[in-house]
Order: sequence, then structure tokens, then C-alpha cells
Amino acid sequence: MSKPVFYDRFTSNNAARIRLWLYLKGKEDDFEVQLTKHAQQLDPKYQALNPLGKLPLLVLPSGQSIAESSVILSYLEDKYKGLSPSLRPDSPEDRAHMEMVIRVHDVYIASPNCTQPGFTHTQGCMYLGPTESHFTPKERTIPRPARAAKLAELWKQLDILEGLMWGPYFVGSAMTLADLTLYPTFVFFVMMLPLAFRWPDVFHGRPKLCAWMGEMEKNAHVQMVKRQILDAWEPKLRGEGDFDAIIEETKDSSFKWVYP
Ligand SMILES: N[C@@H](CCC(=O)N[C@@H](CS)C(=O)NCC(=O)O)C(=O)O
Repeated sequence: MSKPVFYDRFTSNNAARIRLWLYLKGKEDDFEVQLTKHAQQLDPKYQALNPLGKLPLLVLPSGQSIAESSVILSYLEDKYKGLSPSLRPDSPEDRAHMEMVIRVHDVYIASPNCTQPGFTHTQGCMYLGPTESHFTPKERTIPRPARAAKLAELWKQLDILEGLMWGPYFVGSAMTLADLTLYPTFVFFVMMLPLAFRWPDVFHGRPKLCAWMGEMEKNAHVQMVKRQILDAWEPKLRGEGDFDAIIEETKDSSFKWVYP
């Protein structure tokens, strides 16, 4: 029987949370992985599978497409119900908290929530360039005032997340889909905010998030996903990406770049 196809990319934090689920559950061999470049997402064949054009994507053997990473994770938890570790808490209150954390991530940090040119997610301020380049297509460039506003939003959302952290994981004593969702994005924060904007400490005034990151990284599957993300971004940090152009933007002192 054919396997579900998982459209994945190692530079994508939204895809990384699906990979982490597969590793934690020991299910990676049950899925066919299609590594997909951003340019391939614009291909009519991909757009036919996911008219939203976003990655990750899961296509079932029946032909049904499941898009949006939180929808994919919910589907996987439902489909493999009973397979440990359970990543969804039992009580309605704990579940509501988990969904809230995921919603904050998806709506305020990691999704453009729009398919039109010129709209990018908040997190894009860390790595999408100010002008068209081989890394940043024209429709994803970020003008300086928008970059500064997105950066202020990231700073604010870090405080919101600190407030939502129950500890040691987002929803208390056990890892849930909320932790899988946030962890890869925090790998981005720790890698990019000090590099592009000279932030001295992403966890400044956020001891709960700092302790959570350490707790997560005790897990070997989490370590593997971290390594994959860092390796995939390494050439971009060394000049293939747009970090030099972003650092150049921060010479404009009429905007705030360094936090706190
Ligand atoms: N809400 C979507 C967001 C997905 C998303 O923005 N994916 C990025 C890769 S991490 C992407 O496809 N970017 C390309 C684009 O927006 O054109 C999800 O959670 O899956």
C-alpha cells in the first residue's frame, strides 16, 4: 500500500514540528518524504495539491490533502490515537491551553495568513531581505518600517509566551503539540536574533522559556531536529542568505532593532 506523502523542508520551522512528531512516535518510515524547495511551492502541480501554496503538506493515499501544520498534527494524533507518547492532554482546560499556545504561534508569529504578494509572517523579519535577491523573491521582501514593527511584535510575543508557559513544558508536566510547535521556532530565534539584530539574550527576563528550552533539548529527537535546522541554515548564515542586507538595515538608528 502506498504511504502518505509528507512535503517537508529542513529550513522550515513549520515542517520541523511534523518531523519531530514522526521521530517521537517512531513513525518516520510510514511516510514518504518529498523535500520541497520554496520555488517548487509555486509550481502548478504543488498548487493543485495545496491551493494555499504553503508548506508543510500531507497527501494521503486516497488523494486527500491535509495542509496547515497544526491541522496535520491534530490529524496525526487522531489517526494514531493510543500511540505513545500522547501529545494531547486529557482535560478540556489543558487542551484549551495547548490550543492557545499553538494559536499564538500560528497567528502572531509563524504564518503570513495571506497568500498575496507583499505579505509575510512576523518571523520573516529575521531572514527575508529588504530587496530582491536569489534568497528573497520580490514578493517576500520586507520594507524597513515593517521589519522594525515585526521585530517589536516578536519581542512582545516572547513575553506573551513566557506568560503562557506553565513549566516545565507549555502545558505542565508532559510534552504536548504546543512544545513541538514552538521548539523549532525558538531554534530560529536563538540562531537569528543575535546575528541579525545583536540581541544579547533572547531569554532576557524570560526564565521559564529558558528553562523549557533546556528541558526540550534533553530529548534525543529534539536534538536531531535542532541539528537538521542548524545544518540547513548554516550556508545561509555564511552568506547565501540575506543576513548581511538585514544587518545593513539596522544601521538606521531611527528604528529600534536591539531589544531589550
Ligand atoms: N499556517 C501555515 C504556515 C506555513 C508557512 O508559512 N510555511 C512557510 C514555510 S515555513 C511557507 O510555505 N512559506 C512560503 C510562502 O509563504 O510563500 C502552517 O502552519 O502550515
